[in-house]
Amino acid sequence: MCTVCGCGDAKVEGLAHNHDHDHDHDHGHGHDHHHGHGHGHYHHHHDHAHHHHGELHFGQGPAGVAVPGMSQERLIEIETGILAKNDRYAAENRAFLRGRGVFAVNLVSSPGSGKTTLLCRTIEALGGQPLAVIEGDQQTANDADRIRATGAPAVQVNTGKGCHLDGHMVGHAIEHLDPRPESLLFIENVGNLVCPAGFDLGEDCKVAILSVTEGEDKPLKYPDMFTAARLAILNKIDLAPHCDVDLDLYEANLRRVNPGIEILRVSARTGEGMEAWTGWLRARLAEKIRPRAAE
Ligand SMILES: Nc1nc2c(ncn2[C@@H]2O[C@H](COP(=O)(O)OP(=O)(O)O)[C@@H](O)[C@H]2O)c(=O)[nH]1
Ligand SMILES: [Mg+2]
Repeated sequence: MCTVCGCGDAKVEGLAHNHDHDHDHDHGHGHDHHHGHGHGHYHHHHDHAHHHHGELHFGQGPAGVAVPGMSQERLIEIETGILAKNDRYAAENRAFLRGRGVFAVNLVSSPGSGKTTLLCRTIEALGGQPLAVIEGDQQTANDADRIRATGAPAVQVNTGKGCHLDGHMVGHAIEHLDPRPESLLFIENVGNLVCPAGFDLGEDCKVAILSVTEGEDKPLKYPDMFTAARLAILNKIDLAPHCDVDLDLYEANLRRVNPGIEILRVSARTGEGMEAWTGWLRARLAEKIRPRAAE
């Protein structure tokens, strides 16, 4: 969980009221960060770390994280406040998307696993299916530009120092995109296998992209992300023969942290596995709009 990040300067492309975001956003977040962090950080680690066979573990208190100078109780209070506020925005987003029959996917992964490439290929493969894309990165509008080049509407959110999208940023982006009824909404989160796991955006599900070059042990090292995901896409399988990887071991490790996870092997480059992925998306959208049709 991300108690120690400073996401106070997010910008939603094309919106004039960016500055409001800072005020309405979690003040405690950036603020407390600066108190607990900074000088003295490294000197105090021994107070908080738990030693096991030469390993240092900083996440074993009730807060699941150690910040020098801050009690576990205070950390829990801060995190609870941040998440409660986020959850209110996420609930608003979810209600809005339900009303429109929009199926929203939160794409999470480390940087470079192929989220944007996969999205561009997915948009092409889905043909005329109405959809929209929210792109999250710390800086640049590169990815939104790549999406718009396919003809799909996209809005870029720059999180500045922030390490994840939150419910508030996504709410503004949804407002801006005004997604069509019975459409798909893709949210490409900031490349980061840690913090985005804890932040609900109001999406229907998280989809984790893991590329074969990252190493089979990544689900075990970053279990929160793969536990939070409904589907894992094992991308870049075209590279598997060149990098001495064991695709079955990737899958076994994903299932060790999340026995219910669905897994698809894909290459965004060659298009292998794309039909299974677009089929999965169409099935989820159909499930989402079925209750509307019955009304
Ligand atoms: N070989 C191969 N390269 C890929 C594949 N998918 C993405 N890439 C490459 O991986 C790099 C990072 O991709 P990008 O879509 O920007 O990743 P993102 O940071 O997760 O959005 C780019 O050079 C892509 O061309 C794939 O399936 N196979
Ligand atoms: Mg990208």
